[in-house]
Amino acid sequence: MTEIRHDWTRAEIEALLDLPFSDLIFAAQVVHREHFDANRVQVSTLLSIKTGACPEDCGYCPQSAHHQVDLERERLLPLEEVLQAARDARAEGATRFCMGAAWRNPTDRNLDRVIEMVQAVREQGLETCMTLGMLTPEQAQRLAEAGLDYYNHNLDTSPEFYGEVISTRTYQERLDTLGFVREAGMSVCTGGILGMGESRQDRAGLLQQLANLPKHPESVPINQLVQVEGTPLHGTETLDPFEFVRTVAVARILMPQSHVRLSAGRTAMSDEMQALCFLAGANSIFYGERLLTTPNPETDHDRTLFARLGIQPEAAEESSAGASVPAESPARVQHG
Ligand code: SAM
Ligand code: DTB
Ligand code: SF4
Repeated sequence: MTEIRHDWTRAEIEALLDLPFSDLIFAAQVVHREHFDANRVQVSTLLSIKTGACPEDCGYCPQSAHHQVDLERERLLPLEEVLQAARDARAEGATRFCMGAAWRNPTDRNLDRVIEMVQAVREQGLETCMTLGMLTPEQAQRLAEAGLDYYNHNLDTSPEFYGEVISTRTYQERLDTLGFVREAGMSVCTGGILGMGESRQDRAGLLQQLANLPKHPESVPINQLVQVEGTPLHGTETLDPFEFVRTVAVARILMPQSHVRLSAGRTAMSDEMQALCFLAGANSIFYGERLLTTPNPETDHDRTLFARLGIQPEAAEESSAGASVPAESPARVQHG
């Protein structure tokens, strides 16, 4: 079994990113297959429960009030609407329902409302995830007590590049929120965005931060920047797809037991690139035709892609158990 480490140096991570592509993918596959069934992928569905008019200035984000984006803002959705979306997601085969709000942080009153949502969605037999911005330790505790399974809060990029993208919230504040989520006993979902004009060293820096957290995040979303007109990062040179795949592979090697999620940006990826990401150790996706405010691939397309690759969606119990020793899995070959 590969050792679980929390002391990765930047040089070690850069050396992995520099490997010949085939050697890197092989190394990632070895680690992946030690810890997971390589033909199973976890599926989560996203819903924006409060859209736009966010006070933060994240340069990638269409929901920031600092940018001129053609986006209809919405107040916090009524419980019944959230519940219906959760039922639909479950009917489509998702096992986790992730609710996102365009807040810097929730108020305590906001929290009362979202706690009702957590409880109602859980009753549908779905795992729950929320991303609401920064939390206080008390708020994290309340969410944990309400039964929230995962909290998503991304580090986004390296500490060095961070200031190029966001000025209204510090890197340390993000790390603090992750600490409160961990202390409250929830599973941690944290990752970043590639293709924002960062360097390979910055990608190494992000991975180092994630892998050297006191406990590895259970879920690591690797987003490719979705370029939205009106945001400062619109027009950024697109990232070489192989560089994206390399970063996924190194995330897999550094965090062997974590689910690595191929997250935003899949509509801009070919099926072949997505297959390379699965080969590199990605084993979770967002499923459903919308991310928060931007499109995601059609569910039919994803179903066909899974069938073409012989991938089975993971059952809820498998993902909530964290990394499990893979069951004997006969090769599933599907034709046509
Ligand atoms: N407002 C909360 C926060 O930022 O903490 C939660 C919602 S926010 C939209 C969740 C995450 O979505 C961000 O941290 C960022 O990583 C990701 N994101 C936002 N816009 C994106 C884009 N255009 N492309 C890729 N990822 C994006
Ligand atoms: C994450 O890492 N990616 C998701 C989720 N966490 C909340 C968000 C992607 C948002 C993409 C842009 C949008 O649709 O607004
Ligand atoms: Fe607001 Fe979150 Fe978008 Fe940043 S990423 S502007 S905090 S919604």
